[in-house]
Amino acid sequence: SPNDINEVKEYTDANYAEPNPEYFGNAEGMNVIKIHLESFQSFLIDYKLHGEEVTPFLNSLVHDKEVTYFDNFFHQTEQGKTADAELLMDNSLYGLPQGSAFSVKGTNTYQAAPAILNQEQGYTSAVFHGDEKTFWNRDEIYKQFGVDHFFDSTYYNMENSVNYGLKDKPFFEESMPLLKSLEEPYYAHLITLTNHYPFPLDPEDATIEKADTGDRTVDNYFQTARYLDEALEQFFNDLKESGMYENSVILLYGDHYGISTNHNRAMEQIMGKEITEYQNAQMQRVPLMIKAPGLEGGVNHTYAGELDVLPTLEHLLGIDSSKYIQFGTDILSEEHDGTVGLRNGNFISKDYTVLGDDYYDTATGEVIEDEAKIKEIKAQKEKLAKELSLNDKILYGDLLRFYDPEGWTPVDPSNYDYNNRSE
Ligand code: GP9
Ligand code: MN
Repeated sequence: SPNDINEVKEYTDANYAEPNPEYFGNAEGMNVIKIHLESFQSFLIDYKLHGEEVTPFLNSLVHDKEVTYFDNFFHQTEQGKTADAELLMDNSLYGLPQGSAFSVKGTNTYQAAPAILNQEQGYTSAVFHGDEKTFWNRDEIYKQFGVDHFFDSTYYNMENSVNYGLKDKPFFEESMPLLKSLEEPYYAHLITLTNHYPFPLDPEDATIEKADTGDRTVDNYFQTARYLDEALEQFFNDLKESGMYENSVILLYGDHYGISTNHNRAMEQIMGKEITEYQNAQMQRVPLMIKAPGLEGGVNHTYAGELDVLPTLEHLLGIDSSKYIQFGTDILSEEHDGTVGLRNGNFISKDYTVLGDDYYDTATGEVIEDEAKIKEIKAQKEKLAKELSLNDKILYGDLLRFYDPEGWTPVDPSNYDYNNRSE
């Protein structure tokens, strides 16, 4: 009911983290380029296979302090996979416990990043993706998000495809002129695809040897990750050459794991340790990298999740996030909440890794037996359960219909139309 929205707003108000004045508004007016690294897990960063770096370009971004790399950043996705990551990052809402909100709640009202950036600061938004526009029901829900342009497969030469769609190298190449054509400032979201299960790659695109665990999925993963790394390097070079690099905030993020627990045996060889329940939870780290003015660069160890990206971005751009309903908190805030809630009610923080009734010390992996700590964990679990139930009230009840942030104009989906390029 409309009253439920008050309960939700009370909760997010209490959870709100004030922006850090050191960073607030640092990126005001800049273009934002958000790059989706398909199925990319953080263990790849600085990992060496056959004595060779798998992702030398991404590694160099971190080591040269070109970006700030959050090495304790976790994905929070469930069955909606890529779609959940998009929902989490653009709305600061969790996905659904089952199925994909993109598919089953695609006509709900949202107050998402594209519309917020547009209404607050006149941004134009665009999504770039070399796959059919109907996948994950994107062509419907993007209208509710207020995405101005959706460059889907019809905008690309799809002959250069492998697996789900266009290969990452031609994808970035062909995206450049489209990106240049956007009115500034823009919020551009580029969704890569080649590093996707089961990670097939044409032999001529492979520049590192496969791993040799004997598990084909795991062995292939390093080749497609390397291919993605090379595609990114080329894209960054193009941005620099065209003068677009300097005036852009760049966000890179991994959407979810690439290697499921079905491959634990092979992953034990890769990691050189047993993949226990605790260890599997630690492997759910995905990279978040941010290039923005005033960010130090290098490695930042703050614990955070995909939910936290939107308020962080808003504050960097100088947008007050407190009037919106968002469950995440600004990662750069002194008051940031470093408890990363997972969709199933588990959570990971600097101190605790809580998996059902099993509680571990995050740093050591040892089982927690201290009564005071157990009490603290139980309280945090309860808070998360409440948060998830409020989140689900929003999605199942389409509650943002009833919420009116100050100065907000509800997004009218009929204002958006994603034509094929040829039309
Ligand atoms: C499809 C792509 C893959 O367009 O985004 O989605 P996933 O299988 O990773 O959810
Ligand atoms: Mn994905």
